[in-house]
Amino acid sequence: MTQLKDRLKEKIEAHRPRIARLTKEFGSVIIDKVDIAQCIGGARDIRSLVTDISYLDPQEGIRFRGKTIPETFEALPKAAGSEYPTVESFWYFLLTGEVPTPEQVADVEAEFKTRQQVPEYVFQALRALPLDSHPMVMLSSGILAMQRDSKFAAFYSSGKFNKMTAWEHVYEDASDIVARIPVLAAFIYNLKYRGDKQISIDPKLDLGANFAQMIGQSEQYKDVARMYFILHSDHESGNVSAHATHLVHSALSDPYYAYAAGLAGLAGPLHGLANQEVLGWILEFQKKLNGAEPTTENVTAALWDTLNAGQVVPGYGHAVLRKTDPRYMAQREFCLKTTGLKDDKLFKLVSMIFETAPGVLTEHGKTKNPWPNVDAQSGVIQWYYGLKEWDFYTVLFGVGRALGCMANITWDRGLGYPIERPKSVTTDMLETWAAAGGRDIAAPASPQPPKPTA
Ligand code: HAX
Repeated sequence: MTQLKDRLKEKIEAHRPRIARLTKEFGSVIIDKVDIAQCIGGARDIRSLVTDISYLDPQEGIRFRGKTIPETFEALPKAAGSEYPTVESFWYFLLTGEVPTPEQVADVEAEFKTRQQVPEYVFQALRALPLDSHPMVMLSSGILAMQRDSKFAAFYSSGKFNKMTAWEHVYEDASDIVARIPVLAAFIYNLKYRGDKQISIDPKLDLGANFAQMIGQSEQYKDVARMYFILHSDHESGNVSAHATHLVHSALSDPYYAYAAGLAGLAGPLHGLANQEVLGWILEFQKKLNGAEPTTENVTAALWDTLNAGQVVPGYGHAVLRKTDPRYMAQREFCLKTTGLKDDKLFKLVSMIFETAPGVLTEHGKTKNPWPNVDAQSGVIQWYYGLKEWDFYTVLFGVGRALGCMANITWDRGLGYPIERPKSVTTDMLETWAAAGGRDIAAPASPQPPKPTA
């Protein structure tokens, strides 16, 4: 076992009695109520998932293992010559909740090197897809194609399946996916946009730096990759990609199936695709300006045009957050301290939208949160560094999101969480309970059997 896996074993075994006690002794303690609006409205705010990997406070934003973004960046060991931590140190931290020593980080780096080769048949499968397939289709397909390597699936079908040790096999798959996904993403980038001119893995580099060199990027982009993957890693468990991964894995589908599903969810425009949509919106706006300078007035008019056309302003709003996303701020700060980027025209325009959109959205009066989310800022940085293929931006998100999703399902298995299966009701039932002023929760059965529909 590696140092990380050893430590994780101790942590999981120490945690199990807490879950067992909560279920056995306090299982009937009520923590939430559910109303009809939540039932119809996407289960918003219903507390029905457990994770210790991260927590999202509506006002404060995300904490990874109890630490805010600045605290996380501050605490973790840095990449050589950089002020940003390596993804490897963050992976150790997400899994264990402990800040690793440089020696523990080196151990994870060495472990990833042994795992990062993507099988050649995966590349061949992706080459067989039409080149104009969306890169998220390629990423999700690539992950799914690797399923034949699943150690968890092999363990399950070996006939020796054991609930107590199942997590160890999830850990193996999760680590393989985290180590391989940047290599897969770089392959997709080179396949789609660089005429299949592939660049080999550099075994001397950490995960973020290696991704940068594999897509032919500059030295400075190595920090962009590290920062970007860490910032996009996790946002507690209820978001579509994390939830889809958790849900699918709860059926004991292995991590490859689970994350392919998570990526399919991330590809939605209300979720991870929003970073691509933001760039699309900005470029469209610039085209309409026809060379004129952006002003508060024409930005305001463009925002209203979008809203009046019944569309959402991409990069703004959030299902949980009620303030500016700290992931947006972390990227904004990166721009402000980076010579060249802080004076970049596109960055200035994004800043102008930041000053304008919350007021417009508030006046529009629909969204509960008029502030920017992570996606409002991320494309600008990529664009600045020459990564102008904006349909690729969600793939970058997907590389980062693998960290959180894989850490979560490793713990899901460690703690033996069951198959997820919420209960549905019919519209007739809701109408009956609405008329009665609520459901009689003491009554065991449904108020009436569902009526057959015509
Ligand atoms: N522009 C216009 N209208 C918006 C809006 C926006 N940015 N955000 C929310 N609204 C509207 C909703 O469409 C909804 O309208 P209807 O009542 O007509 O259906 C109303 O405001 C209430 O929505 P809400 O409760 O504030 O927001 P939800 O929890 O339903 O949805 C979303 C949260 C993030 C999906 C939403 O804010 C949105 O569509 N934003 C734009 C797309 C985006 O940036 N997505 C990325 C979010 C972050 C993320 O997951 N990244 O991966």
